[in-house]
Formats: sequence, C-alpha cells, structure tokens
Amino acid sequence: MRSGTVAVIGRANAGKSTLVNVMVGEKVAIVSPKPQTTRDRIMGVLTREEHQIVFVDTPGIYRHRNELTDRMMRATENTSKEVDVILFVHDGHAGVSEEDISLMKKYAALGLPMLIAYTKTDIMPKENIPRDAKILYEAGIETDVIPVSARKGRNIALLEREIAALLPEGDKLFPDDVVSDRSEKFMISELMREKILLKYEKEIPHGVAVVVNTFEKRENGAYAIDLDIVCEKRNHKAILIGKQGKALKEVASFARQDMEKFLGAKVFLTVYVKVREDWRDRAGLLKELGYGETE
Ligand SMILES: Nc1nc2c(ncn2[C@@H]2O[C@H](COP(=O)(O)OP(=O)(O)OP(=O)(O)O)[C@@H](O)[C@H]2O)c(=O)[nH]1
Ligand SMILES: [Mg+2]
Repeated sequence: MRSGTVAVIGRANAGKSTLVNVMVGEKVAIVSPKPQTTRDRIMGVLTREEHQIVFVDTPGIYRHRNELTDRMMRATENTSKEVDVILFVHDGHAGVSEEDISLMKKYAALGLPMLIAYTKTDIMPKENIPRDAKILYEAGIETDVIPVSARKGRNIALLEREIAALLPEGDKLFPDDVVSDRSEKFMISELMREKILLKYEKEIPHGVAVVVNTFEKRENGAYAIDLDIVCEKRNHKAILIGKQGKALKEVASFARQDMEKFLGAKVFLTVYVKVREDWRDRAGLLKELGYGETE
C-alpha cells in the first residue's frame, strides 16, 4: 500500500481546513470566513484499503504581525519540509495574483511532489478555471492543477487518487480508527474558538485564546467542561460578554451544541472571560495558552 504525509499549504482563508475535513470525512479542523483561523498544525488521517493519507493542515500564509503569527508561520514552514507531498490550496474564486504565483514557485522549489488544489469552484464562473490554469502555466508553474469544491464535494475523489499516487510505498502510519493526532480536549477548545470567530468582528477573535481547565466525563456519560476565554484587552472582555452577558451566553450555547455533537453526549459548559494583556506578543504566555513550539 501507499502511505505518507501531505502538507496542506496556502494563503490564509484559501479553504485548506475545509478541504482536509471533507477528504478525511470528519471535522478535524475548525473553519471560519476569517483569515488565520488555524493556528497550529493538525493532522487529519484518511485510511483506505489501498492507501493512507496523513494530511497536515497548517496555518495559512499571512503577514507576520506578532509572536503568535510568527510562530504560526514557522509551523507552516517546518511542515513543508518534513512531508512526502505538498498540496498547495488556492482560492480559485479570488483569481491569481503575482503573489500567488511566487508562493507556488517557492513551494515547488522544495523539490517535493506537489499538487495545486484550485478550490471554491462552486462560487465562480466556470470559464475562470481554464483562464487561470493558462496564467499559471505561462508563469512557469508546471504543477498539476486540480479544480475542486470542498463545499460541493466536486473532484474530491480525483484529488485523493492523485495524492495517493504521489505517496511512497509503505505501511500505515496510524491505526485504522485514528482520524486526528489531536485530543478531544484540544477539539473542545477549538470549537469554542470557532464560534468566537463566527460571532465577533475584527481584532476580537484574533486576540482570543481558549484554555480548557476541566474536561471530565461523569458516571452518567455527560461531560463537565470548564474553560477560559482569554482576551487581550479589558474593552475586548466587555465586548465578549456583551450587555447583561447576552453575547457570551449566545456564543457559549452555540459552542456547547457543537461540543455535544462532537462528543455524542450531554455537556455542562462553564465559561469565564479573562484578560491577559497583549498575550499574542508574549512568548511566555503563548506557551501557557497552548501555543508553545511543537518541535
Ligand atoms: N464556496 C466555498 N467556500 C469554501 C470552500 N472551501 C472553503 N470555503 C470557505 O472559505 C472560508 C475559509 O475556509 P477555511 O477552511 O477556514 O480556510 P483555511 O485555508 O483553513 O484558512 P486559515 O486557517 O485561516 O488559513 C470558510 O468560510 C469556508 O466555508 C468551497 O469549496 N466553496
Ligand atoms: Mg485553516
């Protein structure tokens, strides 16, 4: 059989995590319309009789702004050098810029087998696909481009076959029943962060970290979860909580429903909001909040 690792790389908001979830067939990474949703690499494992593909979802490429984004970009850079295949995800609906071309060239220059998934084809005119393929080809990009839609499931099976064909022969890297390298506790904190990304605007969600303090399964099968939403500024705390706690109640209830779906059990969720001034720029705090170096 063939098996190996695939770095899923691309600009922030391109649709990498959505594509990984669809290919794996389960939600392993959170998704939102805001860039910089993924903060750390997350493995998603797709096991078939004939191959096992280990996707490594990465933080999208974005301007470095603080210690956290710096660390995110290092995670992406390191991942791209430690894998068997690179899957470059491009948002087709955004067109092709000079910057996209230079990024694709940069990753192609690593010399690993590479594919370009040209995604979101469901929300763009069909004729843009051959137009952009031509632009890429004329710019000197020889990598195969596969148009897909993660949302509609278009060409996903084809993409899987193309990736598998590039993997080395070898045994499985993970047992059959494993879909992610991350714990349930990690997914719980990410689901909370996803709802915050969906509900709040601008800097608020980007300045939030979620720390799960208690994650306990009770005898009756229900879970007791107690977590902190850590934000950067006092005025952010006020916005997160909202008038008479309404905003926080809503976002917590939304998160709890998703947690219950994910765990398949009832969840009792307690949420606190805390302020840690400018934590994104403080290396020591990053580690404490779960963003320590993984190497
Ligand atoms: N219409 C459409 N939207 C998509 C598709 N794939 C992803 N999206 C949307 O694009 C947005 C970004 O998706 P993500 O999967 O979070 O993107 P990402 O590349 O992982 O982003 P970062 O983690 O921030 O780098 C979300 O609103 C998705 O719903 C697609 O195939 N079609
Ligand atoms: Mg992502």
